[in-house]
Amino acid sequence: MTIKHDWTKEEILEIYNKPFMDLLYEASSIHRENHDPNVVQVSTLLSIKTGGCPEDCGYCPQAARYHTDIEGNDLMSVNQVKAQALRAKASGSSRVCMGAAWRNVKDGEEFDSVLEMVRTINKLDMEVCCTLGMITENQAQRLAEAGLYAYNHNLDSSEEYYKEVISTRGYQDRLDTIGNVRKTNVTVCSGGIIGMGESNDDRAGMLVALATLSPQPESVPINALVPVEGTPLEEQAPVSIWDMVRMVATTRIVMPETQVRLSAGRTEMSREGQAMCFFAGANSIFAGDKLLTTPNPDVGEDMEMFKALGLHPQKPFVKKSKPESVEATESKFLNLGEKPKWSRPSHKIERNLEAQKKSKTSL
Ligand code: SAM
Ligand code: DTB
Ligand code: SF4
Repeated sequence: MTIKHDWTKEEILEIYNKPFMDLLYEASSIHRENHDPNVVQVSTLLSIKTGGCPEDCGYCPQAARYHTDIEGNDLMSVNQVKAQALRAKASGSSRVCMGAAWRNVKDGEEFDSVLEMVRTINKLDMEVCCTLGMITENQAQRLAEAGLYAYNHNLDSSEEYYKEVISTRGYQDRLDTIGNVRKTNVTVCSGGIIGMGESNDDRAGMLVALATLSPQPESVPINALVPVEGTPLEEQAPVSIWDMVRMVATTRIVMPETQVRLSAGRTEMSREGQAMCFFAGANSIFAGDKLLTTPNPDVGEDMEMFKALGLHPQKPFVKKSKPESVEATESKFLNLGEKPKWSRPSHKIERNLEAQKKSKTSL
């Protein structure tokens, strides 16, 4: 299938706003042409470093400046990670996605430890994904050498709405990291969140940014905001299932070969709602009773749902072969001393300022 890379916002909005049944039919047809409709890839999230993040992402319970009641943790040990990965594998996951509440990766002991985690999970014959914040080209190469399969770095919204939600980094910073990952053989996982107060225009804007990347991301997570008490977005209304299905279907149509991941927010969805998302082209989920810090349906419930729908978990390395893992001592990319580069947008968001004020007054 030829992939279209010149999508415009107008074209995507037209798809998003189609009569529901037409949208579902078109998305499902494209899904069947490109994927086995009865196979769903299952990833397990592992928060290897929780909380205390210096960024101000308005949705995130892990930002240090918001007063949420999550339990923060230092970086997990390689052995702890290995034990969790084995559990994930036993429960049917083909991929482990390790998340760290970092603005960006710093070279040194902690990054070396993450590289060892990647090598360890790769040796268990599982796909390894990391989401560690911004990374340089050299860091992306070192992750690739360790055997990383995917790197997750979300655009989260349209460029315009991004500024309303995050002030401590800009959209271009996100695109730069995605570009650094693209220079390696690591696959790109990038998507976003709906339900942050954005318009349909913003949703289409985010899909334009993703679908015009060449190549398109191998996987696109669609998250429904999990509103967490203490964050600036704590009072956002829940995302309607119709919006979720529309977003999944539109993503499937504009990125036919991509794995579309039904991500955060599944605890608020019925099985019937999730089934509609799978019909509309979602073919991946995060499994396990916790996402990074918030709840997710437990594995037993998901397996029951899979059974009821006749779905099967995807085996690892079906889409792309297992990456070779190079031992640390053989790395070509060690100590290149490349400096990370980013820009700081000068604007400040009212909501974030208010949250900062609130946190000062509650000290
Ligand atoms: N710190 C790294 C970063 O920001 O890229 C990696 C971890 S961060 C928690 C990964 C992604 O989780 C975010 O980009 C966002 O899309 C998603 N996320 C965070 N909090 C969320 C929430 N409350 N609801 C839905 N998605 C959320
Ligand atoms: C993604 O798009 N969603 C996942 C994963 N990539 C890292 C994270 C969802 C986090 C939801 C909020 C939490 O549990 O802290
Ligand atoms: Fe930090 Fe990532 Fe949360 Fe933003 S989304 S506050 S960068 S952990």
